[in-house]
Amino acid sequence: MPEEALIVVDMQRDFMPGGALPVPDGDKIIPKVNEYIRKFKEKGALIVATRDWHPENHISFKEQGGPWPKHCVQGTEGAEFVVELPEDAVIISKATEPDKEAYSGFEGTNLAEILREKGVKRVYVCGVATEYCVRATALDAVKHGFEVYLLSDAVKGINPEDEKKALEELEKAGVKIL
Ligand code: VGL
Ligand code: ZN
Repeated sequence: MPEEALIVVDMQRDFMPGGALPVPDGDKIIPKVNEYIRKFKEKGALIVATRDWHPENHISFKEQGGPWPKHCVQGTEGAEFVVELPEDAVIISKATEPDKEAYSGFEGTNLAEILREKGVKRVYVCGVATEYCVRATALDAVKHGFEVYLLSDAVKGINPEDEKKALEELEKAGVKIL
């Protein structure tokens, strides 16, 4: 049973430069994230990849009165992963219903059950965006009782100030920043 899981958050085309909702320099962490995926896989950790997986008419889109441009629509190129995942990676799709937003990979998914079932105790989080989906996923992981580590050289935020605040908040919540 793997005691550890790597959670790769939303490393999808639309969050990269040139995408619909780009995280500045989001592509710069791709090699690092790929390296972590390889290393964690090698030591027998469970690899989890969350993805934003919105319906065409999602509540978070500007057209529906939400804050974001249309992004990561189910089945589109923009929703594709930009990192190399092993075949047995656990894919967690979130915010899949029109009227529900979910920044956290635990929200409205069975991620907590899967981790518990597999015997995971410690989770390592990386990906984008630091102050949105990475933050929410790490905070929820703490709430679910996991030991949580943030791989700070493999995350990227949208806004540097908000990213800094998020890291401070995570540290206060008990997340260990590596
Ligand atoms: C995200 C904004 C909207 C994220 C997802 O992955 O951080 N941000 N949807
Ligand atoms: Zn989204």
